[in-house]
Amino acid sequence: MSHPASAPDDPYDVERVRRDFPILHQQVNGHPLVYLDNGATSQKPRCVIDAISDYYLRDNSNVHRGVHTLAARATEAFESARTRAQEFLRAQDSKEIVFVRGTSEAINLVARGYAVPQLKAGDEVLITEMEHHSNIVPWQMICQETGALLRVLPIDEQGELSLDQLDDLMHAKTRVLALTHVSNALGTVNPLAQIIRKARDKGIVTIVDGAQAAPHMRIDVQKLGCDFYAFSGHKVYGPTGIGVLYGRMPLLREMQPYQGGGEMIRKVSFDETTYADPPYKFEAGTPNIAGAVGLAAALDYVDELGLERIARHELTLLKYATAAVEKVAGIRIIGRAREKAGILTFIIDGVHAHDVGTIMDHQGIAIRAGHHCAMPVMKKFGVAATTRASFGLYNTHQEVDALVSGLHEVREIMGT
Ligand code: 7TS
Repeated sequence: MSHPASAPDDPYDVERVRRDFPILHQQVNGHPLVYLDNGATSQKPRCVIDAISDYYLRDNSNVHRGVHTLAARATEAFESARTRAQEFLRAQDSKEIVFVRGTSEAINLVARGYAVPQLKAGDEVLITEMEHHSNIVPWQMICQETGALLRVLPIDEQGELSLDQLDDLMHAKTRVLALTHVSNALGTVNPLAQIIRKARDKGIVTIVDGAQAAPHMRIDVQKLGCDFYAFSGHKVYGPTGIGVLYGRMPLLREMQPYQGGGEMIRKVSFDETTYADPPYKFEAGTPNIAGAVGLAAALDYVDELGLERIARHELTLLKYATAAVEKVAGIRIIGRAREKAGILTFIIDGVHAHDVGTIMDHQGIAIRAGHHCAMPVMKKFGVAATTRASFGLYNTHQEVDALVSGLHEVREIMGT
């Protein structure tokens, strides 16, 4: 594996970091690419690309089944990726790590496999108003099926959770609390430890959507005290199609699989099947082995660079960008939480977010325009869509400057 640009105690050298990402060094529409859509997916360092191609060039085989050398190597690579994910999340046991396609699949697995067998009509599932659709729709689906009720903790005008309403919404009927660590539409970082402690005291099972947290901050599931935690590989500089569900072992033992097939069984006959132990009973079929290998390389990369240093760099960018963007006339920033990760969302008076996105693209700047799969957040702030710049570990102050001059250009072109 190639090593990231600098050791944890060096000053953060973003230009060296950028050299690890081949895709960044290109022109788009005649301008240097400015990639500010990391909330959707992040770019991959060469060590991740190499790990995947080396796996296919040297070790490819199926896992857990063969006695031959390549099968042993593939199994070893896959299982050490599991251990790598365990270390990344500070989980107690690598068997608490289930490989899935991504955050969406992880939440669906918990909703189907854990919540459905527990829920009765009249029970309640609590989510928040800032959830991504991935942490709304699966709960809605199973509430319809079981007769449970979906309750929603509101957000305030700053884009923070209204914690004063939490006690009223957590009561004897509440079985599950599903909430995001970081909002993809607002950037808000939620005070998870405090919320989870309350839930645990009331015997409520907690699942955290960590899709927007894993790339930006150190996560320790044991300190957080959550029951489940999910994240996607592709947002943390790893490949698409691989993600992680962490679950506390006693709950994984109780949880039912929702896909049957090879790899997940202990014994099969036509009368009866007994399942393998966790995590294997949730991993039917041939898994995304190369994806897991790439994910492990990505976790090595961010850990070697240092998540604390990455967070510091991104927060400097966010502060710089917030100050510059709010000076542009006619812009309103949505999401003013006291604690935010590297996400800046805004609207420009009289200009549709999609027009902003298109004009920016003409200048080589990749940002996202739309509802960000968080329609309830849009509704709360009375807008149909917003523009979002989301920062990653390779973004620079010059790129923020490009974003701001792009916004001036938008206002000129649109005549606002
Ligand atoms: N949860 C949050 C908070 C997210 O931001 C996303 C993806 C997901 C869940 C779903 O992750 P997946 O890997 O299963 O798709 N968010 C975004 C976004 O903000 N723009 O594009 C995808």
